[in-house]
Amino acid sequence: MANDGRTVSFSSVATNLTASDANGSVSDVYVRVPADADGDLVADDLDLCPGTVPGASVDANGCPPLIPGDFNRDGDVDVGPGSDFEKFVACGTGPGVLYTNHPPAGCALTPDGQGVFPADFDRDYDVDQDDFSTFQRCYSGANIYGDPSCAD
Ligand SMILES: [Ca+2]
Ligand SMILES: [Ca+2]
Ligand SMILES: [Ca+2]
Ligand SMILES: [Ca+2]
Repeated sequence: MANDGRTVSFSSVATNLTASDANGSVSDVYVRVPADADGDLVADDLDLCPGTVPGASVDANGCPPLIPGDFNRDGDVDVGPGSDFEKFVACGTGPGVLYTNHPPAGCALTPDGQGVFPADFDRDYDVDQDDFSTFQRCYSGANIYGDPSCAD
């Protein structure tokens, strides 16, 4: 904008820019549209779940509903580098091998209040074929919104 002698200031909520003259009367308002990289209508600086897949419903924090198998909370259950499947495999133990006794070294998932890893869908303290079959059922594919009730 041109330097035309007016004072430019951010409003208290720092979303709008106004131009006012020496008497303080506002002559222009510039609306600053906050950046929203994943397009879920929650601004980047408020979005606790960046990279949400298109079409996902999100809460006020920009997070989709909890989908079993969506370990990175982006709204899909997918395979590939850095994906949900990699996180699942890293937490695998095998049937009857309890991760409470043998914590898988590469597992980056956080256990819940009962010490159950989110990859342990049947909550029997191992991550095995039974859990994998649930993962398969919940698989949606990259950038495809998953089904929150897929494990029911
Ligand atoms: Ca967003
Ligand atoms: Ca988001
Ligand atoms: Ca995901
Ligand atoms: Ca299990």
